[in-house]
Amino acid sequence: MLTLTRPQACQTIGVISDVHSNYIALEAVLAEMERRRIEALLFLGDYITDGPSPQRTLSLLREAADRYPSFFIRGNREQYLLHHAQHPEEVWESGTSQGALLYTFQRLTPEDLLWFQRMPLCHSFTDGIVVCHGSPAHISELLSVDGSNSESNEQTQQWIRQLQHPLLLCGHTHRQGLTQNNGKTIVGAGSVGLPHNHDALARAALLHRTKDGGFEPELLAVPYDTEAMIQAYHQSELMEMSLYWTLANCQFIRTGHNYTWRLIRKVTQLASEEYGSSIDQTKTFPLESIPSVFWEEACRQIGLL
Ligand SMILES: [Mn+2]
Repeated sequence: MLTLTRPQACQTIGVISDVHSNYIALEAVLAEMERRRIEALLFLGDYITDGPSPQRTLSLLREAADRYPSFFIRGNREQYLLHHAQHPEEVWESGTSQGALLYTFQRLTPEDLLWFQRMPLCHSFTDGIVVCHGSPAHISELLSVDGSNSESNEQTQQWIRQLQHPLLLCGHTHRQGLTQNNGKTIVGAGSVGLPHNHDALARAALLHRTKDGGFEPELLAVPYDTEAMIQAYHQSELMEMSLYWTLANCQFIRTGHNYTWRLIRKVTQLASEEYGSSIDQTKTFPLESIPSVFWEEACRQIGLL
């Protein structure tokens, strides 16, 4: 693999985030980037989980890194998988979203985990590009890259003010967009595999070197065969290991609307109505412990069944 050390030596750089095992979208994005004559690649994390055949995605990433100098940041999904490898006593069950994590974990090699382990959480290149998954401080912080997340708008503006470098590249939100202030820019590359941009196009970004030595971002939207990908989901063991989560992700791919969040909100609402307690992913009644009848009913109510 070739490691990118000097982005400033490149005229055009591809930026890829949140593939989530959507290898058909990844192939289309890499082909478009080749056509646009990229010279290097920056990868911002969440390469796998949720979709089928993680090894197909990891092979494409390794092939790309053999062709172009590349830099890989760890995403929260890789983080979950590493944590699971270190804490086998925390059992993942088939059924809900954990089933999709378990499916992926069972298909990884020790070399894959070592690769994830070596990926930094954040990196600042000497020429002023900072790369991270969520934010430079936290792997799962959601920045409001297109202004659509009112909860994190103020925090995002604070990040811009604090930024010591002209350009911050991030993923995780699955939204594509950019925010600029006072000569500094945050670019949300968007998601290749589960883009939340209200259409069926894969999202990524290019950086073009400018005459003054900086980089000008360009947001990419790339068509690909979404139905072939949905068929691959349906033909995989994900349908047995994580049925409701998988149905939500297929609708996410088809529409560009975040059906996994819709499913989580609905199942949480239904279970709270039944048990009268506040249910979330971290507290005493975790999402994963909600019985499957609620997941099934939630899927029905949001139109997935
Ligand atoms: Mn993420």
